[in-house]
Amino acid sequence: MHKMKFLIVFVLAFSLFNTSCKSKKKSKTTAEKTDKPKAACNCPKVRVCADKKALERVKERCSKWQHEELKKTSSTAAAPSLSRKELYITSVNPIGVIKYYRNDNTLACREVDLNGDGLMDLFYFYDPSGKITKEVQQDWDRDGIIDLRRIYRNGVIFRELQNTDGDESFWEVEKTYNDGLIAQIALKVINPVGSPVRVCPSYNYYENFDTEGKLISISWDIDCDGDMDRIRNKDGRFVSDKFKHLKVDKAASVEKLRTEDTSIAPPSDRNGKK
Ligand SMILES: [Ca+2]
Ligand SMILES: [Ca+2]
Ligand SMILES: [Ca+2]
Repeated sequence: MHKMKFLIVFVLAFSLFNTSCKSKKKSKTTAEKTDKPKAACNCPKVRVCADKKALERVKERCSKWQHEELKKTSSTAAAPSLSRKELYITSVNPIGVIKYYRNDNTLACREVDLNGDGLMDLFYFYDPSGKITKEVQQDWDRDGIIDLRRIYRNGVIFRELQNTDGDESFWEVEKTYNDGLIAQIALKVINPVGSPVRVCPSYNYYENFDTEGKLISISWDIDCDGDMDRIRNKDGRFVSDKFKHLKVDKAASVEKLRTEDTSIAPPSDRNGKK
């Protein structure tokens, strides 16, 4: 019975992998197959079917990240010298893991190929001890461009960045945490019809939370001048110094925040929000 279960799991895993990559090459003849020398290593061959541009984008991601980290303490720091080790979860499973080690044998990064297409989707970056995660990055749509970044301080989440337009130079959603609890969500949203600028160059909509993670104010800059113009807070009063790091326009409209109030949020942001 156990053997049968194992066989079913094996066949399923193998057929899943086969469907993930469509080979353009025609199958080889029996003569060609027998002429080919046997591979020296007994590890599975990962068939790479990801886009070349995507593969290029993930290349050196670990080294570049670690280099930037070193430059925070010394601007002239050289790129780290890392050794690469490829691992496989099982001998029949093509899903791969790549680990990068520094010269002192500490773990610098771990990369995971979640769907076995040869392109890494999940990236872990570690501190100099190799034990504490500093950042996790994930590519959701197999283009090699990161869609989610989670940044940690002392092993606790400090910031989460989301990318919605395939451009890593700006993160459309930025969540800031305090001791692992949400403190602020900053978004870049389209301003209402009639606003002088419909799309601001940076964040223009903020949700602010108290130290217990409870929503205390929502603020929206609708003319992209950096001052908040529409505010909802607990008392419905003008209290500019109470909005975390946000300046408030003197002519701002201030309304009382109702329980679970999301009425000034754009429709696309009303769901899935804390
Ligand atoms: Ca992506
Ligand atoms: Ca972006
Ligand atoms: Ca404004």
